Amino acid sequence: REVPSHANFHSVSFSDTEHPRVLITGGLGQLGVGLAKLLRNRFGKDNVILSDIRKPSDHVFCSGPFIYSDVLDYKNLREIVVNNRITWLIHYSALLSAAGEANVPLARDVNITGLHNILDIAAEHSLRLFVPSTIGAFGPSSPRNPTPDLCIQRPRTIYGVSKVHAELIGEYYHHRHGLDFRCLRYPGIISADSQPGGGTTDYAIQIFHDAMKSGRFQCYLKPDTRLPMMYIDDCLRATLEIMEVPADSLPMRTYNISAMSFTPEELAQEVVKHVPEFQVTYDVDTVRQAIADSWPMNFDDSNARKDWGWKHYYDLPELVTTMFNFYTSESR
Ligand code: AKB
Repeated sequence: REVPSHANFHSVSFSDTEHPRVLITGGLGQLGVGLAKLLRNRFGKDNVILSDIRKPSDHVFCSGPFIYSDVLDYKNLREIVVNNRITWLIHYSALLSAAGEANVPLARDVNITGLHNILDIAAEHSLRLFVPSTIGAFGPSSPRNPTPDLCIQRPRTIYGVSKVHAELIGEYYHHRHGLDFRCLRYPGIISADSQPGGGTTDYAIQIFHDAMKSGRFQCYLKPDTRLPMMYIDDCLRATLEIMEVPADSLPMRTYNISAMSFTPEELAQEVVKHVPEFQVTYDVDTVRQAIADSWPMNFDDSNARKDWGWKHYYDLPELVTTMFNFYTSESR
């Protein structure tokens, strides 16, 4: 498929007074439902469509528009964009780091071929496109403490390779075709009411479930493995904020964002303040440990703070209190 040369990709297809019409792919993963809620509050329920290849729960289905969409099916995607007059596309479909290593062909299809479909459709229809990247887009030869926006990126996972590719091809389409591409590199995202799947940072969510359930947790990373992390509300707000920055005032198209950085041991110390009998044991998974050891320990997000005013609200104690408040209110 060719990107049509007649399209004026520099003009977005909605005016500032109109609400965007948003499509979220991979909408039933860890972030989609929360993002849809945030965007629906801002732009109206019917202007935000969640999509996935899975069947939504009744709760999700009733909370706003949901549609079947397979990012590997170009025609299906194009039909959805056209029929629903989509102007913003948030592309969340992807296999995460550990899941990607377990099924490289599928990760290649979803993370790379799926992205190509999305890029072509976004370019063809002058969409504003958001694709998340990750701390996983860096590798063992990147500076790890801190990791700046621009440095060596030689990741050793298919997930990381696909995300570096997404950053580069998205920026290429921006420079070559004027595609309004925006990308944030997310740290490990911690959420209470939605589950991650197949990530290396997932331990930092499981620890809360297990602390509440049994007071014990077996961690698959070593106690001193330091990784950048963020509470989901900060992540979703950052995503809305970068999408709302006027196109002309974004000096870069891919930004690191960060909030905190901790080790399993430091997280456990904070958990003990809420569950005094809490105990952690360590049984290291060599695959996920090797991934974590190649990732940033601290993320330098000074460009995001300077260029579009990014700031986080949740630090480690605030995050842990919020997570326990959620579980306590749920168990009542
Ligand atoms: C993962 O662990 O794979 C993700 C990520 C940091 O991108 N949560």
